[in-house]
Amino acid sequence: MNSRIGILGAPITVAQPIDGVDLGPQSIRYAGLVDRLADLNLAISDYGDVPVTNERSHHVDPKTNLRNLPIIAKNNQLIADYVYDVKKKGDFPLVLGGDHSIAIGTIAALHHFYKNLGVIWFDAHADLNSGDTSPSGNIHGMSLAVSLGIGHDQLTDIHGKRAKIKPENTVIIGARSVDQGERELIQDLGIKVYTMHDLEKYGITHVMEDAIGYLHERVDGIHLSLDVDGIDPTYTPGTGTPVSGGPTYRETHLAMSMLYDAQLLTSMEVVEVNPLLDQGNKTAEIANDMIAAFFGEKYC
Ligand code: EXY
Ligand code: MN
Ligand code: MN
Ligand code: MN
Repeated sequence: MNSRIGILGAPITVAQPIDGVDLGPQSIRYAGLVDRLADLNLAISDYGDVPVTNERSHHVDPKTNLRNLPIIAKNNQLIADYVYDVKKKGDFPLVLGGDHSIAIGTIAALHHFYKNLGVIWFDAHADLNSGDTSPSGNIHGMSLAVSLGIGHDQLTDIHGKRAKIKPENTVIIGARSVDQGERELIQDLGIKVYTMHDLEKYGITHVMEDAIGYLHERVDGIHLSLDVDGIDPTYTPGTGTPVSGGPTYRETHLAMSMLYDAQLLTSMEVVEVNPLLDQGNKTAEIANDMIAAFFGEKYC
């Protein structure tokens, strides 16, 4: 794995309705991120935060069924520009959200560097809605669809027209809250989804081996998009859309360690940490544990 890590904060909050997720990057930093990664003999550059703006409206445009589209498009254009620069420098991008809409910008930037970028979407949700299917109009529930080229062109056409990744290079892990329109898209596109049922039935070790083996044959780089609501809310209460019945701390930690051991990952983002909903700074601290495991920290 590349030992030069470039950290960027991406504090978008307006793609979901609850204030505070813009404080995610700072809460993760305050939990000790840079020192922790430096202890792993990694060279860390913290480039600060992308200067996004978060003027919020709670209005859903009736024509598009989207909330705050123009500002989210503008913010993700900026995120894409900044992530592109970090990657171009030769750093391993580590992007800290912000709500999950930031993946639109991150993946748009990364797609320039690979013929077949793989994505592991670790999340309670599939984030495969569009204005046509969304029950909420919240764009953080649409970012994976946008990266696949589905959605409003102001979002899909950032850093290039339509799809940035292919459905067969996309894996979702931890899904347990999937809307009807998302289910249909999963079937139509043949996206590989490991639901909580699969995790229960086969165990996290098997699921991760299967997911890594599946992607290994197809891709030339892998981005991990880690939504902290993917983890069971017992461990990550500081997040806006918690869903019970997720992977435990131990299962998630093992998943991150297995990704490190596979030595195939080329970028990471961690999203949806909201310290205003947290118990102390617990969620950011657990996010740090997972990031450290992903970058090779061992128990002994
Ligand atoms: N599927 C629901 C929606 O589209 O509104 C909930 C989405 C939550 C998205 C979170 C961040 O992963
Ligand atoms: Mn998500
Ligand atoms: Mn989620
Ligand atoms: Mn392109």
